[in-house]
Amino acid sequence: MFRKVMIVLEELGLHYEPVYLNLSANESKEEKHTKYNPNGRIPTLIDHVFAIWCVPHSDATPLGDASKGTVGELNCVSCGESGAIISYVTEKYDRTRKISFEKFEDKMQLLQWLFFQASGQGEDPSAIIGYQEIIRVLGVLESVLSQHRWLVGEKYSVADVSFITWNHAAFACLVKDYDGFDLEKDFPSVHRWHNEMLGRPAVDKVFAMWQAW
Ligand SMILES: N[C@@H](CCC(=O)N[C@@H](CS)C(=O)NCC(=O)O)C(=O)O
Repeated sequence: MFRKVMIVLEELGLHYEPVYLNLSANESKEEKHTKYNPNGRIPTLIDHVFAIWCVPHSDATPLGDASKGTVGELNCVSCGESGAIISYVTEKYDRTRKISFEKFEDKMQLLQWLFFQASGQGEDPSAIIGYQEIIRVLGVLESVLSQHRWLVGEKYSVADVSFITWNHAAFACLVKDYDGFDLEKDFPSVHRWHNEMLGRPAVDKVFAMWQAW
């Protein structure tokens, strides 16, 4: 979950400072985190002037310079839910529309995929999600990706990014040893799409950082 937000930040060349929380030790439930994200889950993005869970802090003093796209000290508001974070980051900082869209219809399709990913793939990849549901979601992706290289607007975007980490966990663990599961054979377009994304420098960098933690 965390990685997909980092991939977006990397793709946009934004400066950020990852803060690691030990979920097993319930650090995400501690007040130092829930004051920014009352859901007590990760990821949470803290921009120096705004955050999406809209927790107002009366002592807010904006720091840094939003126009420079830097992420500075915590101060006034914070933001959780990976889909909302991704939308926030691209709407605010992807000024050249490298991985997002200007056209209304494309924006709405992008949102559709962010919602679909969040609802269709559940939350924590380690949670119990039925094999049939995983296959059903892969089938939806396959039906689109067999016709189009990318999910929206014929270019790589955060719609595609939103699936990388969950799918990676699913392919590496959840369905890997499931009798009869063959990603390349049964979902060739998903296989092509996923591997193309893994080859991107931003994705590669974040996965390498993740492995080093
Ligand atoms: N819908 C949320 C899901 C967040 C989520 O499930 N995060 C997991 C880690 S991947 C988490 O914080 N688990 C710890 C917990 O539930 O206490 C999102 O997309 O941001």
